[in-house]
Amino acid sequence: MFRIITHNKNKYEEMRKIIPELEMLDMKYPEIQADTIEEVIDFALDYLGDKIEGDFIIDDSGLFIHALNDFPGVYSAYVFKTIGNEGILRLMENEDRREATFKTVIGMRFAGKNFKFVGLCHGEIAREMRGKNGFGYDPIFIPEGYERTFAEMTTEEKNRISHRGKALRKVAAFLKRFGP
Ligand code: ITT
Repeated sequence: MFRIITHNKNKYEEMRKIIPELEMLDMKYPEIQADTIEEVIDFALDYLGDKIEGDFIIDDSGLFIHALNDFPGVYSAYVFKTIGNEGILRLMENEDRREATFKTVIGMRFAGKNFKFVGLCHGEIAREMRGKNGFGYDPIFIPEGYERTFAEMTTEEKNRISHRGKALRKVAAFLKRFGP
């Protein structure tokens, strides 16, 4: 058993397909305003490490759109809540440079120490929203080498190539080597 602390059930469902023994602990924690996801994770790991006994992981992810100077990036959660996918598509309306990168950093508290595991997925921003699966920005993100958005893929397909899938397989390898 290993705990993932998140407020986002969709994330948990994706992660459980890769590490079935994960258990979700639904808890909010402060996400500081910082320039990088890594800094957000470092702060959160120390904050939660003081409050919670034992080992756990957290996941902080963001969508970095190259033509928008990496916006929404570390502000992805706030931007999704405010302008959403419609707002992003509007910002990209007259833009032909559509490349974007999804990034996940998984922070792990293990035996009182902090570790980070990173996963990236390159792709592009679609011209319109497509698909019903997944969550967040999935309907507007087409991973490199595909025609479909993440929201048009099954969870298994998304996991195979996604930012979160890549980071989490590193976690699984770590646990296999050092875990209980
Ligand atoms: P936590 O409780 O785990 O922090 P959250 O939903 O706040 O959950 P993040 O801060 O990591 O998660 O996510 C930032 C935003 O990016 C948020 O709006 C998510 O919906 C979106 N997002 C994260 N991972 C995504 C993915 O794999 N596909 C599409 N959108 C994603």
